Amino acid sequence: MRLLTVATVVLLHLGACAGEEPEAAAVPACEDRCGAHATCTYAPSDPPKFVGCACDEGFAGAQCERCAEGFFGEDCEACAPGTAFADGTCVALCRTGTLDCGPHGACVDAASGPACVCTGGYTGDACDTCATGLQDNDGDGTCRPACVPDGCGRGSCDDTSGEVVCTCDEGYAGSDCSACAEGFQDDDGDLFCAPTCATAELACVHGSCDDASGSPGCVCDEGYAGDDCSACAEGFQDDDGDGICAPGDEPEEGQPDLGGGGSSEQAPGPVRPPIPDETGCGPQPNQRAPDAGGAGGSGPCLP
Ligand SMILES: [Ca+2]
Ligand SMILES: [Ca+2]
Repeated sequence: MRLLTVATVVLLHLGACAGEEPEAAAVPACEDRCGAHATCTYAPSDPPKFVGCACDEGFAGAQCERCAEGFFGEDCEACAPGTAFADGTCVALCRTGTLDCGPHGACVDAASGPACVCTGGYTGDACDTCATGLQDNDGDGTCRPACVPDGCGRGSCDDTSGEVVCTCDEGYAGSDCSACAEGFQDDDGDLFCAPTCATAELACVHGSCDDASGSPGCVCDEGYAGDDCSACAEGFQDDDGDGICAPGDEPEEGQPDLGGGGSSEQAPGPVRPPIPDETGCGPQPNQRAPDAGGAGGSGPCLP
């Protein structure tokens, strides 16, 4: 079409030159009418009558002053398949595969061209970097949680293996060291684990271990005191040094002699103090002969 138009113009000009009058010189230049990206069209009359502008490919408008649809840039060029015009140039689209977003991202055609949109936990232009709080210390391409302050509770954290590993302090257990290890307890619920009685192995000489308070300790039998219940409680004494505390006026001060070095005639067990002479028979109990009614009755006093 354009070639035909050009040919027509040339023929018309040739025809004008062949005439006797130089009237063709009055015809305005095509570029003045249609700009630099068009060809003028003329009706086949004499003189040729201007009809309009035939725009070059990619140009549009009455004077071909703008790009036609699908053409871009100063020269109104078409972008190649798989590309789109952006920021003054033709850029590749995601479907061309020129952008590799890896296994943790997806290509999205943005206004400025294709871009990677990363899945959670990943960042970077190619989604190959761990987001904040994550690490890939083992380099397997998978980001996992990193150690955080106090993340291991009562323990220490190590993520150099690519996984968070808590090494718990003694007495603590669990993936975050928040539980008590076997042999430890938190009976008082203060989040501190203390040994159980079985672990503490306290030597409670005259008592038994109890950890209900949160800490294992000796609960002494009546008459005994001290951390290991080896001393006499107030109001009890071990004047004979056999390690047995009996009620008395003076509390035992010294270490009890549990080695059996002292008098061994007395049977083990608490010693009863002399009963006040209710029977009227003397300082020792049961010195009155039992009567028919039973022991400790009202019989005569024995020698
Ligand atoms: Ca990893
Ligand atoms: Ca506790």
